Amino acid sequence: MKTAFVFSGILSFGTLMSSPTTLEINTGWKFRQARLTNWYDATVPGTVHTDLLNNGIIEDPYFKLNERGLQWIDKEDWVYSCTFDIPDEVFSKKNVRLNFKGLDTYADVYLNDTEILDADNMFREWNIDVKNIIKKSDNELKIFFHSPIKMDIPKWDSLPFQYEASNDQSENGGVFNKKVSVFARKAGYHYGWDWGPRLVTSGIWRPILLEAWGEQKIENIFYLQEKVTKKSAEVITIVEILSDTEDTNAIIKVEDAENGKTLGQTVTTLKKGLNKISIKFIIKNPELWWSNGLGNAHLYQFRTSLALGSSVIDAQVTKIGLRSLKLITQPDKDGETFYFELNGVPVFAKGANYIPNDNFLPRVTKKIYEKSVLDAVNANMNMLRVWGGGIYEDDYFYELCDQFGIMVWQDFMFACSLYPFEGKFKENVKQEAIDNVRRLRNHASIALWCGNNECNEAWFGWGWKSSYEKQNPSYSSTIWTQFCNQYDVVLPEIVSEHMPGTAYRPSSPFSVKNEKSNRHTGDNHYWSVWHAKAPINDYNTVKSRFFSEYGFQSFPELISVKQYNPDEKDWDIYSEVMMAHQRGGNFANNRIKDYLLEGYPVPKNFESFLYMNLILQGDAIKTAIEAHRRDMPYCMGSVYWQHNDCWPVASWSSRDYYGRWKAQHYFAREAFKNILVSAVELNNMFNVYVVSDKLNEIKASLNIQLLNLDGTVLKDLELSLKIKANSSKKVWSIAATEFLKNNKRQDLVVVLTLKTSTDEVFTNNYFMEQQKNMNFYHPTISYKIEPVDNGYEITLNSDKFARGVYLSAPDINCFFDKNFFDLTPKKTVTVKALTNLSLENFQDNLKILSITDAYNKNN
Ligand code: BMA
Repeated sequence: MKTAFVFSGILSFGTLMSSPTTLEINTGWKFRQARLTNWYDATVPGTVHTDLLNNGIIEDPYFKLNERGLQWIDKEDWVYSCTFDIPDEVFSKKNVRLNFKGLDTYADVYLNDTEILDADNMFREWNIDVKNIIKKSDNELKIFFHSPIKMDIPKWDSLPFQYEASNDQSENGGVFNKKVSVFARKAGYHYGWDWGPRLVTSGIWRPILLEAWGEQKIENIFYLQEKVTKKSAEVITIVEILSDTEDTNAIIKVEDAENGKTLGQTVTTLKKGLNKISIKFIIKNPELWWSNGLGNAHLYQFRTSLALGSSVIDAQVTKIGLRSLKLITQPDKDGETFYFELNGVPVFAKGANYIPNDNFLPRVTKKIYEKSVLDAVNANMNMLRVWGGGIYEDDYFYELCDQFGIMVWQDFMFACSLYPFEGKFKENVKQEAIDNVRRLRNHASIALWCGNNECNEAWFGWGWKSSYEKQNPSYSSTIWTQFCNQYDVVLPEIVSEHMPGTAYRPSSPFSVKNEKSNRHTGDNHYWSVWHAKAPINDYNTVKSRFFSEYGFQSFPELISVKQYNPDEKDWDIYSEVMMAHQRGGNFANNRIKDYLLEGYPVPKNFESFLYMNLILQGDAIKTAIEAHRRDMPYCMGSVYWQHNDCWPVASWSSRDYYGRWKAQHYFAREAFKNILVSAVELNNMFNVYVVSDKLNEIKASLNIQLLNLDGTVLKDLELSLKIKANSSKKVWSIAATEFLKNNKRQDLVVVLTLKTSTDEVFTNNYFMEQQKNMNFYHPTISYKIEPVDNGYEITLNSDKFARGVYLSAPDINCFFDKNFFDLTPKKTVTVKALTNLSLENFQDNLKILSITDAYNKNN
């Protein structure tokens, strides 16, 4: 099959004959198992697994137990091939090269039977000059993907010791204890994780571009923000230009693309080869880029062009957010501060850890990226941490973060493992780091580069150091030397060379060199609640300068479970299918069950268990977020584990694989609002705090109500407050006994309502007793449904206090803008449901439950 491909996009400016042209080679692809002869149609970009699925050769890897039967795929080699012609005007250009944006992973690439590339790193980009090999027609591009497992087993076999790789599920892959993931520069989670399947795929996962140009081309542009303040932004544009000739009259110009104003310009002589030219300019009173909640994430559009005399050869437009973004680590009386300072303002980081959205990455469409980032924005987050066991994300992800004011904590792709950082591997990693730092450095959103996830903690805190020392001190010294070289020398040098001024941390969590993390300095992963089974209440007292991880598991809700496990006979958290979609195993299931039985009523069936688990997870994370925010400025970050899932699974995520918000996501949205009113009972005192992330002082009135669950108001008091900018303050405190008087804790809820002088309203409910002991009445919830654009509006009322009101409809894409909320008698809540269901279907099938529907009263 042959395809003459069309112009699929012009990255660079202009249609002049001399202008660079870019074509994507994305049609007419076929693939086969290397040792067999049948060819099948392939999608590029794509993966072997999704191509097998699309051809009906395998079934959905995410359905039931299917993953198990697909472990043969990663032991095979695969060949991809396509034939293409190129248009005359492209062929005739002086320079033609192939740009491979991403090959996963061990790939030999042939063009017209000449080997042009031997790739070995999924995270790198490869540029190959093909001018002398390419033909006008009948070009054959062939890529041979070696099995990543077969490639790396000999490396594992040949070593006297093994590199730790705690999440590599080698047994599930049928290769016993051979944890080979550490040898491949390939996404760690492909080999399995404690929330992910083992599906070690291969393929052309990012586009292949054919680039052609005349004698000159802009190769790279970096807008280095030297100094940005309210008054002025000093920017150095560093332009890299490839030239085949010496040109005396090269004009390089930077303009504001929106108004055509020239910002800076230079006339220079180009030499043959790579030229690096700097143009400095200043923007007075710039419109700054702010994170979500603090202001507008303004983006300038800078256009940099290269002209020779009067003809423009190349030009590129880049969106740039002007800001000063620093990590402030200053010694203080407790240890060291740890906070991000944006445009001179200390910012409390509110966010989540981000993993890849799918095991099969090319399936992550723009729409999915938009939903992922907007779900963070709409939950009032200002930070996402791109975690080191996944990928350096797609450009589009960072563009969205730039656009919506999400700061990105960017890990290098190393997680929970040790790596053979020497020789060819080291050179490979260096290039990978350079490629990605250069690719991402113009994004306003990038706040920090971090060497790895938890590798330092594992060495000092999980016993890895002593275990190697016990085996043989020379092993530990070899590994530690490689480790220090990687995270203390090579990676920070690359950041400071290619993205100067950007913060770097060697690991997360990390406090000081040669130690595990502590609570006084640096960031912290707090897992005592969950992994060590500490009470959820401990979130209220534990301290850290910055929580970059903490989390609590739940299963998805029933409608999501049904997608991968539709048979009712398997609706038990210990069934084989549910266990296959619970990668924390019995340990994790028992954690959920134990925490649930400890604090919540016994759910009456599987569906109720899922519901109660969602409420439990939401309550836990709400408790943590509020505590972290109350503790500002000691603590300046609350970034929970985790924002998303890569397949349908029980996990710590707050949105499931289908993008459905768990209770946690709704609760986080409230707890992350710019103003938080939060109650906590500690040491027999009942306290109310107000936390503000606003940058101006505000006036507000705070209403504190002690409410009987039947709706009777027992206490009602009003405070008038002045809330300082960027602050946390205890605004009311009373001995719990005095607050309660003769009332019983299990009959009560504390309802907090804060109204600002500009009529913004913030509310919160607080229970002074465990949920399992609460005397909830069975409420009668009345509601009305009205059709509105894209769905329905449901107006709800309840006669008694209704905890965790849960709406569901039989449409996996139905989104309720409020869910799992409490309904207070006499207060109306209006929910918008976005769905394509007909009114009749929606009316007949809408389910509205609350906590008392999920257990038998006498339990
Ligand atoms: C964290 C992460 C992940 C892991 C999660 C849950 O520490 O860094 O490696 O999936 O915990 O155990």
